[in-house]
Amino acid sequence: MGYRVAVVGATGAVGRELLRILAERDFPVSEVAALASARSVGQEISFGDKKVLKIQNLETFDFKGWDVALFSPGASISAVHAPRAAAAGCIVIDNTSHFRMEPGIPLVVPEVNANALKQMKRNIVANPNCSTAQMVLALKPLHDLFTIKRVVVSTYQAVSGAGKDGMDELFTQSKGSFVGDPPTVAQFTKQIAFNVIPHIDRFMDDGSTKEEWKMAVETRKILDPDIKLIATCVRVPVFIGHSESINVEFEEPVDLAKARDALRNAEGVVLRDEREDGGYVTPIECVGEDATYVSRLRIDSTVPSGLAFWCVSDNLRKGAALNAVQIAEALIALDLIPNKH
Ligand code: 11C
Repeated sequence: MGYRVAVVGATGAVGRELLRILAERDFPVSEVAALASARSVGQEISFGDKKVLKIQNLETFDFKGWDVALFSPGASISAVHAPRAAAAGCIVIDNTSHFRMEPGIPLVVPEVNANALKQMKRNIVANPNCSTAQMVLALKPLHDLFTIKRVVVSTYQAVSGAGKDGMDELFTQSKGSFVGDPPTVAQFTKQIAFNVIPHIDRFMDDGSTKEEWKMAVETRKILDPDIKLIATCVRVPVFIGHSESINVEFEEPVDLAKARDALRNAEGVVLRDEREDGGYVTPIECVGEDATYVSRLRIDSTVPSGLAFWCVSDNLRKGAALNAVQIAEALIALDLIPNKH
């Protein structure tokens, strides 16, 4: 007994992580299909320790009779194939930005707003942007305590956010610098090795980038429409693990001890804040981990009621694949995935 699960974009960095996490968490599958574009058809990909799946063609795949599809193929491909899967009765959990802000499509981080799944109207649920997912996990317990008014966040985002090609570019440029090869710039707008780039996704009319816009609008949809948020999103030469420096201003007086307790008890969050050398978490330490880590928690005395902290998470896991699988688990718990084979 189990669910028939399709993984769309199975050869990408998030697709591979989706397969790994389904196996790791022993997700109740009766059958798994790995789908990608025609050029990958026939390639083999592992699922757990024992199974090898052959990549099938997304273009021609019939979703009828499949229960859940975890999509991570790129926004323009999801735009075409997610509605096709949904119309065939398959519940789509989409990792791309395409459907996130559409009404009737819940945008969910299960520890924060699992109940929004009950509002699903079109068989599609959206997974938030990685930089939003980890941040709202840390913000939620603080919002419950003191009511957030305004957030100022600066991100330090790993190259895996740009997929496998982004990781390859950091590797090639870094290696090349030791042997005197000139850097080839293709995935990012400037050299990423030994550099940082304050630009992720395209520019908007107001001078912000779409990545920064996503952090604001997604936080409002998931947590509270009244929260004001400004982000500066920066790409850094780290392979996996997004970091964020977050300043929060609250409506009510803040109490540091209560904030600490709330973060310590929050599902999905680990507080590691020792105020000594090394007593904080860096991205390299969160690779392969499920938790979102909070460190450097302190009062921000530049506003009447404020906190500042550091937040780190594996962007391929909580930022993408893990959150998607957790959404599927929450749908099962809420009895919202009908077919069981
Ligand atoms: C990055 N956050 O690090 C992006 C990747 O809207 O799903 C995910 C983009 C998205 O480049």
